[in-house]
Amino acid sequence: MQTQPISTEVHEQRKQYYQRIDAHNLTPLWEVLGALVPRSPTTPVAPALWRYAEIREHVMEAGRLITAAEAERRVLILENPALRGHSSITQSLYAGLQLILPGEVAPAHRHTQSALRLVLDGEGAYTAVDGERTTMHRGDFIITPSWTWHDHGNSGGQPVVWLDGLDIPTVRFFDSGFAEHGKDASQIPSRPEGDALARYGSNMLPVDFHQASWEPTKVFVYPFSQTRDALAGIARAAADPHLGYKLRYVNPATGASPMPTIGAFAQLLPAAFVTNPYRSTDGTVFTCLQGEGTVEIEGQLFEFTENDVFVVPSWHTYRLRALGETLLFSFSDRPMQQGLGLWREEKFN
Ligand code: GTQ
Repeated sequence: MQTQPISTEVHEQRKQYYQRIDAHNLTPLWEVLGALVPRSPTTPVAPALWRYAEIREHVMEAGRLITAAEAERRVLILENPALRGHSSITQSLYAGLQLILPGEVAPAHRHTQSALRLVLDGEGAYTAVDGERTTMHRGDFIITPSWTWHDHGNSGGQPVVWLDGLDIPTVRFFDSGFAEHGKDASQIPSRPEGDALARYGSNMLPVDFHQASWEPTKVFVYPFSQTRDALAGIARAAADPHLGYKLRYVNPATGASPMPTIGAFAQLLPAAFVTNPYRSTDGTVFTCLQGEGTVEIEGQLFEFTENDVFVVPSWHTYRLRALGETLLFSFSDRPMQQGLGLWREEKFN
């Protein structure tokens, strides 16, 4: 854009013109073009980190103030500090920490928003998805695709906390949100536990089963034990300088992301490994499942340890440093951006 000096007279004429057209809900493009069509992404999202050790007690206090049934979902939303009031951790994604106490039930509902859970703290809870329960173990990655019935419960003896990731801001953007409550608080299981994983997640599929690439997977739990084994298995070969050892979760029937709106990843960094600087257009939420380290995001340094959550905004260059052997889970809107032909990455040396 070229900016020529203009006389005060022209400036005044334009100002009055803008005021006249304003009454008709008209705005001159040339005043906003640079912001509308930036040369590279200019996100309002800020880099941020939530230290689990600092917020755990606040999460537990919610358990003394409101029941899961009353809250429907007892969650503290992780709001990006630059997007307070928007229930967003990035422009397109939502994250929260959900607490369920022994004996409680978070009642069945379904909605067009897609959700993922990453179990962080405690044992003995379950999530039921479309008639099948799965017991939640730390590090398990569980999904409830769009419009699937889901309820949560805790039949164990410990409070259980997991990270929720949803596409709430995306569905809000499209104004395509629908939701309904189940007629019963808990779904009556119609299939034994482990059925979906055996049927769709064992390198085999039912003989007549076919899916389009946009359909979510029927595998709704990716056990941490499998993820850990896969990462340990590839860690015998050389590491990628930008990623360490990083795999993406997939719908095993199609190779696409488990759900069309959210991509999820697991990443192993050997002790003392430092990634080369990297950026991509998908603002990404990370949580540390094992180990500790630092992330440097455009010059800002954050230290993380187990269960901490941090967010790297779109097109922000970052570099991860592991102290001990470190395992990170992450999620982003990458599959949406790739589907729309928008996704870009850049690797620096
Ligand atoms: O568990 O269904 O964090 O509907 C936000 C909205 C969790 C859920 C959230 C939800 C859920």
